[in-house]
Amino acid sequence: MTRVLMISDIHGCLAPLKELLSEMNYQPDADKLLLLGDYVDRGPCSRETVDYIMELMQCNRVIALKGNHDQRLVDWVRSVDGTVTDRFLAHGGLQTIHSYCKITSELSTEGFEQARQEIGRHYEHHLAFLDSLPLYYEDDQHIYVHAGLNPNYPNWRDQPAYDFMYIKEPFHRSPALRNKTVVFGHTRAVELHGSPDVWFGPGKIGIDGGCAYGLQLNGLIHEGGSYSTLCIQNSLQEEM
Ligand SMILES: [Mn+2]
Repeated sequence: MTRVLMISDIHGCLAPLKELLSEMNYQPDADKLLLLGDYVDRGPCSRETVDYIMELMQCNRVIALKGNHDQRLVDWVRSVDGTVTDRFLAHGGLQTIHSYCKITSELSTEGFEQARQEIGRHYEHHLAFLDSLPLYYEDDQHIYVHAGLNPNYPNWRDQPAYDFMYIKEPFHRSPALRNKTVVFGHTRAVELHGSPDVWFGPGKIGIDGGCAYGLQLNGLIHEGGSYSTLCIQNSLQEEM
């Protein structure tokens, strides 16, 4: 029986990711691994996390989806004039800059611009990788997506890329799909049911444990028709 392992919102928390995969007894040759996006920002090791995920994906049983933070990093570095800088910095981008550029001094506007160009020069392979990631994946029983599905689209596949990466309440409030359960991240479980543990709603499962906020990295396992969960408590200090 193939196991499907699901993890979301790693946000540069590489040590908890490695620990979780080991706790889950991840077997690359046998398990399917679904990563639901947001590999960068907020946590301490964005660059190393992207490297590690690219490495994991040498195995064709690994599927990594694109999250809004992954897209924003690409957009920021590739933008002509750095217009996305404010939004990037407001959502944990500073930690990403430190991870990629090893800058120790206080960053000025000029510094941010230098960092942007430096990442563009040396990490185009990361940007191309993140940019190439799909917005969803589905199998017989599940739809996997970073943020959710917009209930206003009769066929959810037609919804804009933005909805796949950003949607919140309209999705949480929407009725379950008839035949598939949606597994998603993006909205922290603590906002859905007051606990960082995996949220099992009708036809929806929210797995973002809020790791980069000092909560936990959740792992969801689907095997033989039933679910189990594991989590790693995060202590960011250890990694800094
Ligand atoms: Mn997100």
